[in-house]
Amino acid sequence: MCKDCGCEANGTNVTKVFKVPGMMCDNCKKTVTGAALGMPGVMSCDVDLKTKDVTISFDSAKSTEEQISKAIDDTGFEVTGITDAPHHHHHGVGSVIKKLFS
Ligand SMILES: [Cu+2]
Repeated sequence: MCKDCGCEANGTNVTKVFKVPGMMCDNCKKTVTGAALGMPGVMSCDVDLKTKDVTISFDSAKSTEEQISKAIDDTGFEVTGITDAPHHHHHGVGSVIKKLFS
């Protein structure tokens, strides 16, 4: 949710980072991505194999983070934590600098 610019203040779209330490290779990545994208309301799923972070954007009115977490768990990969995604919008350099020093 965007607190800084309010761009999603009226929506139910959220981006969360799901920690899935069990992912080792592209096949794991595909399995987890497939499970996430199979959930209603999930718009994007981005896996970082290095950090084991799965960044998922979804409509919280259609699927909850618990439901998505369960879907990933069901593939055999354990979700060990869910955190808010770091906020990045492309509002230009100004907002980036503001963030760095705030
Ligand atoms: Cu694998």
